[in-house]
Amino acid sequence: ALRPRAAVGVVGAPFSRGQPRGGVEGGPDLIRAAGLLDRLNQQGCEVKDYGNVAFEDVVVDEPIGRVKCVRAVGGANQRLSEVVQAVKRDGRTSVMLGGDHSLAIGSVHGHAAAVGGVAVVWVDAHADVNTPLSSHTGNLHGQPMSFLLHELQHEIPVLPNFSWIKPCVWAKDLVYVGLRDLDPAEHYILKLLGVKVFSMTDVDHLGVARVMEETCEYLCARVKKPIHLSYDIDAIDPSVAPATGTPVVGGLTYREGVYIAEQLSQTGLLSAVDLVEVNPLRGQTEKEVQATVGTAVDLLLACFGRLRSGNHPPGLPSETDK
Ligand code: 4U7
Ligand code: MN
Ligand code: MN
Ligand code: MN
Repeated sequence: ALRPRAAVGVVGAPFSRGQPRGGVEGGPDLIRAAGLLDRLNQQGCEVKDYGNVAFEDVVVDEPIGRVKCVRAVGGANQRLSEVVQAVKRDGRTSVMLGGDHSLAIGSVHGHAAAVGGVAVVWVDAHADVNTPLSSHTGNLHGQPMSFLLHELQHEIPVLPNFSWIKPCVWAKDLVYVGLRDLDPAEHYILKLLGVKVFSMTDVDHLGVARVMEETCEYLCARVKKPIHLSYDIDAIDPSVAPATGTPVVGGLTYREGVYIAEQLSQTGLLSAVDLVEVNPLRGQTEKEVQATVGTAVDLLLACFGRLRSGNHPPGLPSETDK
């Protein structure tokens, strides 16, 4: 069999207002500067760069209740959703480089709008499923899944610039990997909805291989929906990827993190990927920043077929088609 060249569309989303720490808007250009596009090309992908989404700089944005920057986040995600839809309509796997994790609202929405139903694999230290009413911080990067889940819509208040959002993910089509810092309300929501969760305790107990086997079996057991992988760099242990806004000790090793991406790549169902929360201003040293960005690039390469056992150029039979 001949291995087809994967078509990839890279979208930069230099946006940081889903959380209070500046710097995360530098993620997309830094990940590009680390050679992502060349290296995807070298490993046989056909890559198109859609550039960075242009976000309005300043909107008047008084908090609504506790929730901050509602109008900015709503508006930014509406634009992002349009671009991700364009990438999918061009027949490409979308790669959204953040930016903070509030951008998953537009990325998942755009993906689902273009392809119909999607399954979501959320790799993160956090569940990001607070509702605007349950959130204690008011930061929207801790809330994106609440806007996307059908089952939570009765909990979501009307917010300016959010009325375009259509819920597009069912609780049974969501799997979390790497969780270790949940707010009580988030834990309650995940239990109530029966969402599949592999916490760091599960990774310790089962090992990452079993976790990914069960994740893929769970998602492939029913109708095979295209997979949206939303990868928060803070899922990886801060000793490996320190330059991020909300680091939590006890995370995935580099190898576990890459293995997750490799296994999802092997499903053949990866249809969109987010890589978010890389914040160069949160590294103590240049070395810490480069380690974080390098890890982000390696995770993305693994998503597109890079194997640690080696690859050869496309056009030849590949190790994985048997
Ligand atoms: B990230 C938090 F309270 N749960 O809601 C919140 F602990 O995208 C953290 O995963 C959210 O980095 C972290 O603000 C958001 C907090
Ligand atoms: Mn997150
Ligand atoms: Mn996180
Ligand atoms: Mn974070």
